[in-house]
Amino acid sequence: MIKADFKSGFVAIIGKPNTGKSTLMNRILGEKLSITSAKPQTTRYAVKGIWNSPQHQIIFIDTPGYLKPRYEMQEKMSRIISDSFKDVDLLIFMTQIPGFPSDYDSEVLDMIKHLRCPILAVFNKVDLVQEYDPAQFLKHLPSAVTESIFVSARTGANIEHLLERIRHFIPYHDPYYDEDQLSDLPLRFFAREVIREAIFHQFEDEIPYATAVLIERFQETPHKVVIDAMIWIERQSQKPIIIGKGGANLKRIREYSELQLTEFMQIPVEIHLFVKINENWRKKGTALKELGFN
Ligand SMILES: Nc1nc2c(ncn2[C@@H]2O[C@H](COP(=O)(O)OP(=O)(O)OP(=O)(O)O)[C@@H](O)[C@H]2O)c(=O)[nH]1
Ligand SMILES: [Mg+2]
Repeated sequence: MIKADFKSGFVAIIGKPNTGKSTLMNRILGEKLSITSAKPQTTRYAVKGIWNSPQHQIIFIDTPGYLKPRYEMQEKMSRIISDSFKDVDLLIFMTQIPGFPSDYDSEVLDMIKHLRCPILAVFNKVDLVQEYDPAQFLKHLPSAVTESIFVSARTGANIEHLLERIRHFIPYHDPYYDEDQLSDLPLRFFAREVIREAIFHQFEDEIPYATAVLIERFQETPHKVVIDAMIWIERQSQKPIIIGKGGANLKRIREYSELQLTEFMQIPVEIHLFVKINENWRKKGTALKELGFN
């Protein structure tokens, strides 16, 4: 039975890479749904996370923060962002206190100022500053921004208040998804993402950006899940780096991913990793299609 005063709606989180969009969504959901790292451009797909309460169902869309479209992949990522905020009930413009307003912030604000949905500006990483004057930040916001909130996605500071404001802006509507559903994405999506996260944490420079992960087998048995994953790299020279001495790096990626997924799925997970060179996959339409960028 649907209650008459039930609220449900879509909230997209957009903003500069590395400002903490995925960390915020995970914090609100209390689950590590979207991968995060200290490097920009960690998120590549729009990841939906569903927050349920007896009175609400709020669907968050965590989007990739993209840099200049140097590659075809980045163009596709930017399309995901604009698609994500077309039909939302609330837009969260995410930024961080250090460095605000960056050119990137100004560009995003310029892009969204004509939207009709309410816009919440979220200033993240308050934990990094001793004190600040909100007026110095707010004066850079266009009038389209409905409200602003200062938070720390890392420590949880002011997140309850943010959630209260989000609930306020969500319209009265029946739930869109089952209430025990956490995401609209299949488990194999999370398997791929966790392996990507392991790579982001373990390697510097170009490697995280030059790799892609494909799940080739996802087999659920009563007592465990077995996953075969293919890691694409762009060049021969990247192969010894990703594999490591005697396979040490690959082993670390595997162990990290098995641990994370076992916790997430509540069942033992066994992963087999394979490495393949797919030259310049970031520029190839067919390769991107295989990765799910349409
Ligand atoms: N100090 C501090 N660090 C934070 C906070 N929120 C996120 N971070 C860190 O900022 C980095 C980037 O966080 P992500 O959540 O991956 O950022 P993102 O905006 O999703 O980045 P992209 O997916 O690349 O667009 C990570 O190292 C986080 O741990 C915060 O409130 N305080
Ligand atoms: Mg992210």
